[in-house]
Amino acid sequence: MSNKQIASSFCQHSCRSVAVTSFRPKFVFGAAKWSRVRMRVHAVMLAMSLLTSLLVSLLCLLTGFLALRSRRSADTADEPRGGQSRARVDRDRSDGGRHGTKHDDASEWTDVSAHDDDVEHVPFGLERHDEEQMRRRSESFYALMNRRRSVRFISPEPVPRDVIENVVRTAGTAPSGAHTQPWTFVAVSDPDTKHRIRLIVEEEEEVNYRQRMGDKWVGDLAPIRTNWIKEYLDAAPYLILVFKQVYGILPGNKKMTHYYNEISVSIACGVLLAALQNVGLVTVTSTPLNCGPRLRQLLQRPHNEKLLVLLPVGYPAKDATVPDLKRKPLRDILVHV
Ligand code: IYR
Repeated sequence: MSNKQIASSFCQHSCRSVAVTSFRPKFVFGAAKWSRVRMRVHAVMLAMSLLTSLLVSLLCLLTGFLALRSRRSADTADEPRGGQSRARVDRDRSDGGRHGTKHDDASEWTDVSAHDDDVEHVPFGLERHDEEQMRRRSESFYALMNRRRSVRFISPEPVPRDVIENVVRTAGTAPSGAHTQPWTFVAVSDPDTKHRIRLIVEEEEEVNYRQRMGDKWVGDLAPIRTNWIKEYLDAAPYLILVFKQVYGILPGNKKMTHYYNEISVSIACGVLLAALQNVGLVTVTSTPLNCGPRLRQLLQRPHNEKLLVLLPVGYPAKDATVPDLKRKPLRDILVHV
């Protein structure tokens, strides 16, 4: 019922009441008093009808606001806050996982678990260090990792293939949702394929920088001096493209849920960065927006795989420079409770 209808129904109601009151025998009240009573009744009726309209309008506004808010939070549950978020500019963002699609055909999915129910549990042992050793090891690992920098000037010198294989093996030790290991690492060393990747990335990145990212984002990157020209995509001896498998594909083409696939693959990428640092190789964690589908096609990866990051890998170029950025001190990143 619209506000107008409600107001008019109240008017009808109050008019009827007034009509009834006008037939009251005037001898009960004097004429003047009777007209004061009528005026008061009018005023009360009017106030009630106004209040009700106001209440209904407020309820409508509140319902609309709540509906809008719940839609927005569903849309942005996974995106960063503030500024131009990745979600708003990246057309390749939807993860197509089981819970990400509206028109989900249940028959395409398997209910079978990734593992046997009766997977054996075995004793766990890890070398124990005394506290002094722990201290030294934690300091030296920190010192190593603290020298890690995102490097955009990479030497074309070849790196051993088995070292690349070992760092990827190491990345594959990361934890994952229900141990689904939802990652694919594509290591590209073929110069022609690297160049095709560069062409795709530079074409999309130019649009990203000029249009999609917006002035604020581009301005925030100014100190890092990045742009859409990516020489490292030709120069680096290896490009490692990390894909998240948004669902698994079992024999018979049934889909299997890959829980927390993006978090799992992101953790694996962190392990990969540490493993590269450990062998003296560098990379830059590049996240080329909107390149996913074209790169996936170029590399002939299946539909369930979405590009997460692209890591050019190699030795740092002799004349490599990095911005002199500072890390936050411990007191700003650690809270003891
Ligand atoms: N993906 C672009 C833009 C870029 C975005 C962020 I956030 C950076 O920290 C650096 C670059 C690029 O690789 O140039």
